[in-house]
Amino acid sequence: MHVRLLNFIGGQWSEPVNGQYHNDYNPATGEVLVEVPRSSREDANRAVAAAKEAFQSWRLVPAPKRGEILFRVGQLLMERKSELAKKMTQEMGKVLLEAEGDVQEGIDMAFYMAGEGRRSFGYTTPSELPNKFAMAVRDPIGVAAIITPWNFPMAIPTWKIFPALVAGNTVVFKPASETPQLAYELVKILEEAGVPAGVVNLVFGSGSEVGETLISHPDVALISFTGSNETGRHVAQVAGSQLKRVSLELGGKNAIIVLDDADLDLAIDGIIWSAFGTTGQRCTACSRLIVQEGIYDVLRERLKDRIAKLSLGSGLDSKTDVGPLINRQAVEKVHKYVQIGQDEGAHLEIGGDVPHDSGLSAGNFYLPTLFTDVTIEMRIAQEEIFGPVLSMIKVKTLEEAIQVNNKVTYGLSSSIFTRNVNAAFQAIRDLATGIVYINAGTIGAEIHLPFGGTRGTGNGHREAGTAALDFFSEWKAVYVDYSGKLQRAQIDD
Ligand code: UN1
Repeated sequence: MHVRLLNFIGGQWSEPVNGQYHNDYNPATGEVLVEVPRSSREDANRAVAAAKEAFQSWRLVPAPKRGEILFRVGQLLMERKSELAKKMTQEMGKVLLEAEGDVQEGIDMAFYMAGEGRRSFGYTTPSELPNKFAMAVRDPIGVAAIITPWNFPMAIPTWKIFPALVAGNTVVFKPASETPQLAYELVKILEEAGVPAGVVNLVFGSGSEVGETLISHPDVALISFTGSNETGRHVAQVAGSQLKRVSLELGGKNAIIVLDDADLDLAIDGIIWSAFGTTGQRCTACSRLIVQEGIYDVLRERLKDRIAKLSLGSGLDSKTDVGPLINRQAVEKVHKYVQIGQDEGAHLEIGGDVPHDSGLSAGNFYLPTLFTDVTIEMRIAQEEIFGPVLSMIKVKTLEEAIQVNNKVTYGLSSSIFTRNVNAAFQAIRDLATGIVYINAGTIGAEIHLPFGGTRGTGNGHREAGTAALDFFSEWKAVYVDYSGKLQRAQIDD
């Protein structure tokens, strides 16, 4: 029998009430790693009750003290960075260097939010009346449901849990079923760092059982969700009917624009990293390449050469550039899109299949793929594939490139390679995405800037930076009248 993970509810590591478990697999080899609780509504309800109770005292812990706990969390993450990264590669598949980056993102967030314990600035402003003081302070809200995906098993939970905690909320955390071990390790670290019982609760289980219970629970005040557009809409609908606060991050169809005057060596490095890093399984991954006609042919040929040299394999092997996809369904989904692309008339330049190397047959591998002759209305140019598939679109001008960039339902990240400062600033102004890069790929957001997107990518909230505190706290306006008499706003002088 494999090691069994446990839920963490009210400070106790506990079995799921129904006693059911499922397997967690290594996507590179197919081997079973651990068994994971397949929890039910009952576990989720117990976790919400524990978080609700703990909120009464946690909200009163001074924010700098809450921040100090997060500082210890950051230190523990640092100490365990390499062992956590290795576990992540085994469980999620991304190459070790990237897994280390994922843990580092969590470390950065821990130290940043630890500092917010001593900032969390509100503001004072003059009152319109004499002898009266006015200020706005941040208030904790209550129980936060944190529902996270498998592609950043450490970073994304920390983006949500750390600001939730420093702002004084308590948490019920439901991680993706594919990456339970990292969630488990993170919660163990939170416990070890001194987070009091009930303040963070961990419930493993499916979206339909645990997720559904959390989003519709009357005692859950906040929901932070990263995942598919379809599920995000459902979360918003259920939560909206109860007026819960919801932050959604729902993916992208991110583009890199390459103008004729670009530094091509740099652009190619940025494209390969953004399209095939994490095997294309980032919300910020580049899946569209919008190329000005003067360099289209040379860029296509050079990209094909580079793609042909990418080596697939286990992320633990230092020679590997591209690891496996998360599971079989992902391989099927990517392959389905490749067929759709061909049916739509796009030209398959390279890839487009599973590798035929017998050493890779047990894993969920897919060859890095490039399509050319792609037009904007094609499904491969519109829908999120979440795999190593890149589509090249030819344009004549910067204006056309920007139009193509903006003509998708998502709006997360975009990038432009150009040496022309005027073109760069025009792009900054006109690219309708939440993140814009100049002369860098579409991935690699830093934790102290707002993260999120426009249109179908979300619902207007931002994660990370101080923007995260705006989501996880409520503004309270406070008026202190020290005049000793009735002063009527808008009426008295
Ligand atoms: C995601 O894929 O949801 O900017 C997060 C990046 C990473 C985070 C991606 N720092 O690519």
